[in-house]
Amino acid sequence: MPSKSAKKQDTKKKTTVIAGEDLASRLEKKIKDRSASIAIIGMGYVGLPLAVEFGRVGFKVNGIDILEKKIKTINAGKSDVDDIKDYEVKELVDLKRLHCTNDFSVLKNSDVVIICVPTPLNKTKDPDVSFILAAVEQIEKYLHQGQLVVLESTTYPGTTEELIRPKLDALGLKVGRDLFLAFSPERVDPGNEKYTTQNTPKIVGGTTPACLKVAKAFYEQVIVQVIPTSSTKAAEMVKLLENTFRSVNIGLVNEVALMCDRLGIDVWEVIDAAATKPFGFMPFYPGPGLGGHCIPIDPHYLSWKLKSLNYYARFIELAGDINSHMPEFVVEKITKALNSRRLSINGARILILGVAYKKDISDLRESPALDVIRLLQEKGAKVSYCDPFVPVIKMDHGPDLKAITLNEKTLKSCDCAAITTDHSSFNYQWIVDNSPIVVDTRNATKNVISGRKKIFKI
Ligand code: SAJ
Repeated sequence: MPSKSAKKQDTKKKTTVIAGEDLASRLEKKIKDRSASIAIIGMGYVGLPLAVEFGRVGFKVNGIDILEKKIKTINAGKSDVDDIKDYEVKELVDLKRLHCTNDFSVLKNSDVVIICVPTPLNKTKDPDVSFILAAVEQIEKYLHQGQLVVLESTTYPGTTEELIRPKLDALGLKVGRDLFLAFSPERVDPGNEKYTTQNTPKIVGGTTPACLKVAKAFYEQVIVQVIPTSSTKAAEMVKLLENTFRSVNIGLVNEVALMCDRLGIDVWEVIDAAATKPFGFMPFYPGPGLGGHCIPIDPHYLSWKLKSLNYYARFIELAGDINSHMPEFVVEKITKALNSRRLSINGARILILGVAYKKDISDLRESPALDVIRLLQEKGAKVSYCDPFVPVIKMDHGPDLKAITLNEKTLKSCDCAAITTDHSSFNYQWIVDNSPIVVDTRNATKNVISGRKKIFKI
């Protein structure tokens, strides 16, 4: 098919548009010979690893971020993301394949733009897509023909099609012909050394078949397996199913823990025994609540969208309710443990062991340990904490809490030590031997010989 080309003056954007069917193949060629220039908006735990992967295979990557400190760190050849080492950034910066800036005008010369900005919930637990909108507003300023725009931020089904596409179409450039638009969910698991950006299969949905083809070719340059979906909506839903699956199953197992507590059954024994079933079962474990930037947040993007379609996502809401009440259950357990020594929670010296939202990382976002600390303080307890990954906690109310050193003295001088994050570096036998009372919310003491000392487990 001879490539058509026609010039038309776009009154809205004063841009000469060369509509041509070969724009996709031209971009695909630049992708395959690595001459395509990439811009990644949002250089966090998703954006920076992506930049490193593409820089490593020869692409020139401009990282765009609003945080001056982050920009300086990356351009100095250092990483501020746990999973990326300084040397990985330095070698790309030295090769001039990675540069970070807050100047969106680099988009003028970018062939591929990836949006990796946060999608939190606002105070009323509704999706906050303001970061996506802010990024798209900048993209609109520098949009040009032949560009591929990919949204990676987790969001509700329809965001790419209903929120982004109309903005780009309105500029006179036709999505699927003059430029390309796709959605590809991030699957970064912080701290996971086995599954990295490169070897975790990547879902990609295109606005049109041409968009899918180009986006798939793009990710195939660095990711071992790229899985296409029939639409951007399907790709958005895949991510939400993945994380809703976890939040609902964690909610289920937390409710099982509440039931076992009332039945006087050890929930950990029950789960371990059920996990011997070689098919049809997948173990999840109770805990002090649901932390992190994904699992507690993402499912509410789905339930919010469905509410607008007059559907109430009961499982999501129920799991959210159970998970968010687990910190209260932990405080009840601590109260019961103190009572066993005729101690009141008011005035008790409680030592919290581990505050990150999950073990062996430093991330505090949505950490249930913070809720446990707040609830204990509200009841008059004197709370201190130890966490080798978290030197200080900026509390919403009251003074910052600084981590104290974990030693025999700090253990012996508290009334109760509560394990809320089961970091591998803790010595749990030593903790039990030296603490007057231990509350364990993670079954971290499963291999400990406690002798006559009772360990209070959830
Ligand atoms: N949690 C439990 N019980 C469980 C599993 C987790 O209480 O059985 C708690 C954790 O302590 C944490 C929260 O849930 O507070 C979330 O834990 P997570 O293991 O789901 O870890 P995240 O939030 O880092 O989730 C990420 C997700 N990755 C992406 O979204 C790309 C998730 O999809 C991964 O499955 C998860 O890592 C993982 O498997 O580690």
